[in-house]
Amino acid sequence: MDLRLGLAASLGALALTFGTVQAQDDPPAARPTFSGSELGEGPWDYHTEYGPIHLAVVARLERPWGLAFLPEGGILVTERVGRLRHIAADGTLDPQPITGLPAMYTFGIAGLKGIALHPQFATNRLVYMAYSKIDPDDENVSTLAVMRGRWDAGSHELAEVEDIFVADTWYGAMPLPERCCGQGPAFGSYGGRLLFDPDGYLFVTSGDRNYGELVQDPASHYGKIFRMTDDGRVPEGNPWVGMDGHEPLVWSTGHRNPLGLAYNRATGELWETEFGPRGGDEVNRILRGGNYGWITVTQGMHYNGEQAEAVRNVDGMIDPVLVYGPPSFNPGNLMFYQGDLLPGWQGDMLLGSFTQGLLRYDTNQVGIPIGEPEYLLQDLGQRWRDVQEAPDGSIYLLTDQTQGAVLRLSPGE
Ligand SMILES: [Ca+2]
Repeated sequence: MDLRLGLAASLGALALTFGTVQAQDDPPAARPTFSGSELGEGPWDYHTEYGPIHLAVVARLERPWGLAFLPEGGILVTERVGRLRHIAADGTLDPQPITGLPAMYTFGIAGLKGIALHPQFATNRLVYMAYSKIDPDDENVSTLAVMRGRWDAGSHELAEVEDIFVADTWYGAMPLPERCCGQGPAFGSYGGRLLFDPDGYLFVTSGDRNYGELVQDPASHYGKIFRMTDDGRVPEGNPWVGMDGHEPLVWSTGHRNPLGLAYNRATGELWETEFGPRGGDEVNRILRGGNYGWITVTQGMHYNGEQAEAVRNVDGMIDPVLVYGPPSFNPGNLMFYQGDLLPGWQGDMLLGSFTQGLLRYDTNQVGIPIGEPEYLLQDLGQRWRDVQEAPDGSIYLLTDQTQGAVLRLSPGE
């Protein structure tokens, strides 16, 4: 633990020497929108600590947010602006988006978010996506929802689309309630990353909607990670099932804006990244029933400059494994590499950032990142939103920018 706190502190110091660019997901005054640098044609070759790597553009998309690998090869990609796209195994982007998605709220950073394929996708073709759902009676009001639909190869329309989960985080009606700490607008902090674990349960991250006062309410959906069956029901083994005043879908609580979620197959553990307030971006190891502190505990500062109630070491609350900033680090997704294509990276944690490139950490036997990270792809100035290992052991990356891209990272020569 001391090692980790020390590491967090040294990372904080290190962060001061890196990018001063700040980015999204928060009040414009606190984190001015950073559109990122324009990505060149590529490809790019780099020398890294474990040898040469090669990076190439697969396709150009508008604000790509999440991707899923298809068993027949190729990928499905969400664009935050509300489109689902197909890229074939040979890398060809279908110019025609897949339609049939529900109406969604796409103001600010709202919109189409994470994507996951059903564990039996090869036979049932079920696609899951998180999105910002609009209240039909008030266009200012939205919440996080998870849709499911069937997609057949070659089709340009999702079939049998339905919401399997709609969070109770309906929020945005004017006038907004009075909130503490200089919290941002109602069109932020949805979470929306999806993941099926090896037991076939669906994990869904839900943000605090910039209304952090509601997160520590165990009955609310604000600032939670949920664990549910493939049709949105409460599975066996959730920590608060049958307890009065507790939402039974909740797996962990105390999150601010959890935008990254990864399963480490080597250790059987779930990991998460979240946007904290100023200087409080976090990487967390997610335990069943864990409380990760927000809005009571954070190592960052509130946006109005106030200190949080507590910084660390609070009974009943779990401190992050890694903390970043200031300046804002702005974490994208994370992953643990298990492939054979880049043997030097076996077991390593990769973490996207909007301001500091792609970070690679060595991990110890229990999967905890150790030592200083290796900073990769920093020179490209991109907002690295998603990072996923492909079935062939290469790594796919998404840049969350208006002129965004899908990129493939593989060994160089
Ligand atoms: Ca926390």
